Amino acid sequence: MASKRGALIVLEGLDRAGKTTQCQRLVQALQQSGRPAEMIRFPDRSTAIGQVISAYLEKKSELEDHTVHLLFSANRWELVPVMKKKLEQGVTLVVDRYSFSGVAFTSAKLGLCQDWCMNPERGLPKPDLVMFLKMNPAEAAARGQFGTERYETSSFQKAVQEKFERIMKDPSVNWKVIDASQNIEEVHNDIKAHSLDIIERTENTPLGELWK
Ligand code: NYM
Repeated sequence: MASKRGALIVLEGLDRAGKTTQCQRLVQALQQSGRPAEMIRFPDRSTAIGQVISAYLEKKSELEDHTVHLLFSANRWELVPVMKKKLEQGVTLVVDRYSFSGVAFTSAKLGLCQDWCMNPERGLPKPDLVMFLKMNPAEAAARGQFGTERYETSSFQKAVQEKFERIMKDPSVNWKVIDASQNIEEVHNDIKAHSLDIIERTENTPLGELWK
């Protein structure tokens, strides 16, 4: 019998929704229960493409809007061989942002349509589960000041939130909305329950292709 594959689990949400903390907590909990798991994040700023993206986000460089969108996408594609190998080896991947951030952030800019933004993402490994950490912008604001990177303003975040709401209507993706205004432990428990369920349900199924 073929060995069981790992699940591809993505956490999405606005800046400061707690994604990174929750990804780390989930990986830790899975590992402690004897399930191999690793965290990856996008953008992966360690690659050559990731460094170009990072300089753009830090406002150290300017890039044309379509161009930077394609770089974010290329930054996912360059990791696909590693991701597939790990999943095949039975490692569950917990991913901090994926194509959905890509589409939501770029299409929140004027003049870039959702369909154009989705095109370069088509065919990427399809997440088995995408959890959206939902928090209203006022609660996010109460968590403190925004950082200084590009996109970190309340008006832009509001536009991104509206884009996410549209993207989440897509029935081809397994979305779960998590109430991120609960405390860290409660959010973790919700995320863990959904993750354990999907790991069990997908271990003998083939990995899908996103938006194809
Ligand atoms: N971002 C992230 C995009 O605009 N497109 C993408 O494809 C991805 C993955 O980069 N504001 C944006 C969202 C965030 C920023 O921040 C990355 P962080 O703190 O590294 O998650």
